[in-house]
Parts: sequence; structure tokens; C-alpha cells
Amino acid sequence: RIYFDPLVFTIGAKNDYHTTIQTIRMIAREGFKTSIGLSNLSFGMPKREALNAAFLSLCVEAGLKAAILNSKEITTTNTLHGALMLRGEELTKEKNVTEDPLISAITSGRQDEVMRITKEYLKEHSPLHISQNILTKAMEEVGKLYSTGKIYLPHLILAADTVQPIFEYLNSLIDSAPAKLGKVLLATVQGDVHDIGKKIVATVLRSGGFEVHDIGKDVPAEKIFQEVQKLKPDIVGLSAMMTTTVGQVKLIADMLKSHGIRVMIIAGGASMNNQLAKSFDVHYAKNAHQALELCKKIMAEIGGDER
Ligand code: B12
Repeated sequence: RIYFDPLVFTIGAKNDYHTTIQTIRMIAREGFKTSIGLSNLSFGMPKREALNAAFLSLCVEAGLKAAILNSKEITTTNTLHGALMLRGEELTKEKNVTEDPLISAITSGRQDEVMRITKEYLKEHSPLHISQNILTKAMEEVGKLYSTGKIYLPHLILAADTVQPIFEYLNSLIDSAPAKLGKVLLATVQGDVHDIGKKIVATVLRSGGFEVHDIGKDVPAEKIFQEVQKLKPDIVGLSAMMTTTVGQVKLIADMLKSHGIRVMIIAGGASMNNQLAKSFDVHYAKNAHQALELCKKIMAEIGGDER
């Protein structure tokens, strides 16, 4: 709560502005916060706004945490935004992009709060319900905020980093059953690093009695092909979250078919849907719960119960 306030010298009186910047840097290095009265710098000078803005940017780079400044100076405020973005801290200036407390906690990186809300939900709902119906919905909203330009890529990354351990925590609460129903190979297709949802699918399939081999994200078709030959799964599950990567599902399906490998393929992810899956000649499941039901149905059809 304590801010140090290093004096800003007036450059018009031939003072060296470096002294203030060095002081800010030194205090920041010790782990303390600083604040300055900005306009003192340009007292008696022409182009005051330009000078204030340039100086503020240097101070931010040195670790300045707060400033008394004229927020009507457009150059100053724009420069401040740019300087904070360079420092990766624009996020702390949280804009009120949503009224929803969960989504707000996710997009602003307040993991403790997300965990607190999750634990509240756990009093009444199962981990899977929270994963699929509460957190996944929240992440869909985060995706919408991103695609409509209300939040930016750093927020998306922060949101993912914030929520991932919570999904993992919920996954850890879901018990595995003996793996006897069948073998599933899971992968997120090449070009796609989204894997939060696929990990949930893996957990839920394990809990339902499947042996699951998750071979990762951004996996090239050739690698999936090789792993299918090696592991001989009953079912291959492919996750594709983007319109640019969804075509990989067809590529893999065609590759397996053209080599005479008869394996059931299920696909899911934000850019997948029933119609698309049909056109790729694969099966579709909207979420982890449906994926488990689908896998059980497939095993019943191909005689997996007798394995
Ligand atoms: C978190 C997230 C990220 C994180 C991913 C972190 C991680 N380790 O996964 C980060 C920040 C890295 C990221 C990056 C990007 N992302 Co992103 N991301 C999201 C977001 C907000 C949430 C995804 C998520 O985790 N949801 C929660 C989980 C639980 O749900 P789920 O993934 O849908 O999974 C469920 C089902 O889909 C299904 N399922 C999933 N996989 C499988 C597999 C099988 C076999 C089955 C049966 C079912 C199934 O079951 C799961 C559990 O119920 C989505 C928005 C959205 N609508 O999904 C955008 C979204 C997918 N991302 C998007 C974009 C554009 C990007 C970037 C290109 C941004 C950029 N400019 O760099 C990059 C791409 C990076 C890359 N090459 O992959 C777009 C894609 C748009 C499109 N149509 O192509 C989306 C839709 C956001 C948007 N609305 O614009 N992203």
C-alpha cells in the first residue's frame, strides 16, 4: 500500500530527468511501488503534452506503478496504454467487459476467485457438471468476447492459464474405472494447441472404463497414423477447435481409410459439428459426456464388450 514518490525535476530549469528514472528503477528493483507527479517535468516548456508522454513511457519502462497526470491529455493516455501493453500489464487495467463474476475472474486472471466459485458449485454439482456446463460455457463466452474484440489475445491466454488448473482440479475429482471397455487414442490435430476440452474427454472416458492414450496437441496426421498402427485402438478421437484445423480430421480419416485401417473415428471441438462430421464420415460428440456415450455405443456395435 505504500508508494514512494520520487521528485520529478523540471527540465526547463536544466535538471536531468534521468535522475527520476534511475530512482524509480532502483526502488522497483527493491520490490517497492512508485508514483510521480508527471507535469512538473514540463513546467515552463513548449509541447508539454509530448514531453510528459515521452517521459511517462520511460518511467513505465523503469517500473513506475502510478502517476498523477492529466487524463484529458490524449497523447499521454495513449502513450501510457502503449507502455503498459509493452510491459504486459494492460490487463491489470481491467475493463468491465462482463457482469458475470465467473467470467470476469477468468479474464482478469483471478484464479483464487475462480477456485472459490468452483468450490461453491461443488457443494451442489458434480465435477463433470461444473466442467461441462459451467466452466465450458464461461470459456465459450470468453471466446465470444475475444472474437468480438472486447478482449484481446493476452486476455485469452490469461483466461486459459487461469482456468486450466481448475479444469485439472475437477478432472482429478473424477475417478477412473478399470479399463476394460476398449482402447481410445486421443489427439488434438495439427495446427491446433487447444487441449483443455480433450483432456476432459480423456478423463471422462477413463472414468467410464476406457483405456485412453492421449498423444497430445498439434499432432501431425502422419504421427496419428503411426500411433494408430502401433497402439491398435478401437476408437480414434480427434479434437479440432478451429475452422483452420478442422480439415485435418478429414485428412486423417482419409489417410486411415486409404491404408485399409478400419478404426472408428470420433471427433469434437468448437469447430466440429454433426453435419461436418457426417461429411467427413466420422462420428461426432458435442461434449465429454456424449463422447463417453458414443464410445460405449460404438463398442457395443463392434462387439467390444466381449474383448
Ligand atoms: C482457451 C482458448 C484458447 C487457449 C487454449 C489453451 C489450451 N491449452 O487449450 C489459447 C489462449 C492458447 C488459445 C489460442 C488460440 N485461439 Co483459442 N480459444 C480458447 C477458448 C476461449 C476456450 C476453449 C476451451 O478450452 N474451452 C473449454 C473446454 C472444456 O471446452 P471445449 O474445448 O469445447 O471441449 C469440449 C467439447 O468441444 C468436446 N471436445 C473437445 N475435444 C474433443 C475431442 C473429441 C474426440 C470429442 C468427442 C469431443 C471433444 O468435449 C469437451 C469437453 O466437454 C475458445 C472459445 C470456444 N468457444 O471454445 C477459443 C477459440 C477456440 N480460439 C480461437 C482462436 C482464433 C485462437 C487463436 C488463433 C488466437 C490467436 N489469434 O492466436 C489461437 C490459436 C492457437 C492454435 N494454433 O491453436 C477461436 C477459433 C475460431 C475459429 N472458428 O477458428 C475460438 C473459437 C475463440 C473465438 N470465438 O474466436 N485459445
